[in-house]
Amino acid sequence: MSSRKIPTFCRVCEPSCGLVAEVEGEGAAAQIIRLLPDKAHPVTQGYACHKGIASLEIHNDPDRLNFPQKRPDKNKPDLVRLDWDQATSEVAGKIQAIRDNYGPQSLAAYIGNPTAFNSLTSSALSSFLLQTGFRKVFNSGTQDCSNKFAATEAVFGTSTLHPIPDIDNTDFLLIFGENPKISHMSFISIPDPMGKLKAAKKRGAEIRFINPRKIESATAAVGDVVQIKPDTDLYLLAAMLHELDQADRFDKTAILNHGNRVEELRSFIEQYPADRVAAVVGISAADIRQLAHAFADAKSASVHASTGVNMGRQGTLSYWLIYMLSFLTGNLDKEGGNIYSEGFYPAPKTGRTNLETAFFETEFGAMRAIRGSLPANLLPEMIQSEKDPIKAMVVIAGNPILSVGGEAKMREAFSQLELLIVIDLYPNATSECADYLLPATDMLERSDINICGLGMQHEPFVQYTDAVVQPKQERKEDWWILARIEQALGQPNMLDEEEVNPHARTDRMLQKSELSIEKLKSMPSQTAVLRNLEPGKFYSQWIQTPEKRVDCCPSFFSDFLPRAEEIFQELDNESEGQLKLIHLRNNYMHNSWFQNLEKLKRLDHTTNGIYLNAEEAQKRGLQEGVKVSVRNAYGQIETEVRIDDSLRAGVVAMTHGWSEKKSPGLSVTEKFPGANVNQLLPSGPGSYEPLSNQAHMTGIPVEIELVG
Ligand SMILES: Nc1nc2c(c(=O)[nH]1)N[C@H]1C(S)=C(S)[C@@H](COP(=O)(O)OP(=O)(O)OC[C@H]3O[C@@H](n4cnc5c(=O)[nH]c(N)nc54)[C@H](O)[C@@H]3O)O[C@H]1N2
Ligand SMILES: Nc1nc2c(c(=O)[nH]1)N[C@H]1C(S)=C(S)[C@@H](COP(=O)(O)OP(=O)(O)OC[C@H]3O[C@@H](n4cnc5c(=O)[nH]c(N)nc54)[C@H](O)[C@@H]3O)O[C@H]1N2
Ligand code: SF4
Ligand SMILES: [Mo]
Repeated sequence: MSSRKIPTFCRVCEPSCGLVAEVEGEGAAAQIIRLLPDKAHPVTQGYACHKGIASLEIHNDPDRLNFPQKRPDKNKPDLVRLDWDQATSEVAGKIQAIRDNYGPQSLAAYIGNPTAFNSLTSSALSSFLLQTGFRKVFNSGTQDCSNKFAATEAVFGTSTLHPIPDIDNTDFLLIFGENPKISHMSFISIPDPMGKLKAAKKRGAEIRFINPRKIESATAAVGDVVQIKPDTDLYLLAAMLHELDQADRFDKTAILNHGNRVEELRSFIEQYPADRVAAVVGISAADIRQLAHAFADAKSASVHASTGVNMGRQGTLSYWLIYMLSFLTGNLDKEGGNIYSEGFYPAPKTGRTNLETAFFETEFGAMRAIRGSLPANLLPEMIQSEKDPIKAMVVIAGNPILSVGGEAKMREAFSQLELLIVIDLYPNATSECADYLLPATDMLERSDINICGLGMQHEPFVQYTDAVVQPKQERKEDWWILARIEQALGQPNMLDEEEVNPHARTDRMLQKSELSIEKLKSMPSQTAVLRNLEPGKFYSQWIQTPEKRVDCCPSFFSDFLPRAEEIFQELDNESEGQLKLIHLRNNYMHNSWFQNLEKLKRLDHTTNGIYLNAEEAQKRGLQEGVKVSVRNAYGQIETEVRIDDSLRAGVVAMTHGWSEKKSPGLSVTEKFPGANVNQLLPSGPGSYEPLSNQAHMTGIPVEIELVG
């Protein structure tokens, strides 16, 4: 049989690497026989990782959800097959009954990470949630990056303005809490990040990582790690800034032309001179000073931070100081510094927020929503509230039972819901509590554009893809499922429009750069390259604060600054030898959703162990492979020891997304159980940063002991 090659792109993580699918057969009989990197792609140029390629196995996985199902008895695992008409009318009827009975505040949704890589779902979701009256919305952003939204809103006046390092031109690049080789970076969309970093180093740039671990990215061809203690980045940044201020190295022109409230910033950072913070951050005062001056000395310097910073207790304040380092050294909006990447649609205006009315009173105290999301760490409490309980939930492309802290509490709360609808590729851990399981299409079965990197692309491009093949069995696109439920609820919806065009909104956005989906279809790899990553417009066009100036110490932060000192003292008084748990991504897992791929259960990765260095292991009489119990105030798990000298003293690490529970329907996952590290994470009030709702997930105190 002859085959044909169809260009598409990966929607697993941010680079959106171009792929080519080799397809045999026609129409409903078409089959993908191979998935390969797209060598002809004008930007990604044949780069793709094995996870993107392995998404073909997800497409073909016999354990996928293939038709709508319901669980007639909540306490039993048995599922009954429905057709889409039955499923959507039953779901709509139940949503309506719960809304009539308890009011719209009883309806909640949890939106998972893969929706960020699905351009059609976001507009369908806003219509669905608004029209149906969902009052409580949660998303995976509060385990991931919500601190970044909170910080840029306050400092630059909009949640959608994240100037990225100009890697191709920078002389110095400082990367906090990120491991490009494994995770391919976040909040900068860059294919082959290691290739780009190596090229920068080769032309003379200096690159440093700030990380508790000597990460895989830190090779001689790229740069070194400064090994920081977890959850202390804020104090390192404050000390660096303080050092530069003391040495009179702030850029006075930048401040004069573009800065507000620098004195207020000074009174915060002056509390944290290098000598005071050295023991807490685990880096000598001399090294802190050297780092600060190296940054300021460079002809151009750039900075980036990722989940290692986000997941500490003070991600918003840390991200604020990250941008202060860039701004106050005159590196913001400068070639080789941090610049905004416009892409096919200028987004900064869309993220403007009125911070004066951000907080509202709730039974859990003052709270805010961050880009629409409440803290996922409060989900169990909000379901079990006596005053105002959540009764029905829709979970779309998410797995909160494994991805949020406190699995046991979450399971118990989810099992008390009157209605749980899960829309997913797989019968995931969360769907074990679901009343309805609705099968979604995977990325090879749906059309799309690469929306996730908008405003953060290292080389801006926009690509269109058709569905490579028709959906298998009865899988449906997420937008269609939501619209079909809306239809059953009698609401206006996309399916009832005269001309059904789910891409209408995308086409309107594309007009901004004189493009359209039709135009993209005629371009090589269906891709337009934008070539508009350039400095010069930050202060005149992109910044959205009322005075169009950088707010160097947002008054919005005032109430939260004293907490920084309390946490500092707590860290300072911590007992010697306290172990701290951090996260550890690897090539064998992607959050929780690559867990059913047998191909990835190799080497050390047939389960997820706990990693610590040889000295820490020896102190506790532990050897490679022994069974240990890991516990803390929040929970307890059993796992195996892995000796790993890349970790600094006092730090242990585990990969998330694994579960030791039986996972009905996931045959590979069942064969290779692990431990859900999130049972050791705090949840509930006090477990997230109130400024951003970001969950506290790194630098968690734990104890380890041998089992038996
Ligand atoms: N293989 C793989 N790739 C992925 C994913 C995956 O699960 N697996 N997930 C995707 C997703 S959703 C995201 S958001 C991105 C995330 O991309 P990254 O942010 O690059 O994620 P990690 O590789 O976990 O790197 C975070 C680093 O922070 C370090 N760290 C931990 N605590 C601290 C701290 O307190 N301070 C500092 N300075 N560093 C700290 C850790 O040692 C780790 O090296 O990756 C994406 N890519
Ligand atoms: N301990 C610890 N916990 C973490 C992290 C960590 O580093 N350490 N990282 C956090 C981060 S960065 C993130 S982003 C969150 C992720 O949190 P979540 O988004 O809640 O969880 P995922 O594991 O990504 O689950 C995604 C689900 O979406 C499904 N899916 C994939 N594609 C589609 C699709 O197109 N449509 C539909 N309907 N479903 C789809 C998958 O099958 C999977 O069940 O987890 C966080 N949890
Ligand atoms: S780096 Fe990310 S986007 Fe690229 S192929 Fe791998 S998983 Fe897909
Ligand atoms: Mo994430």
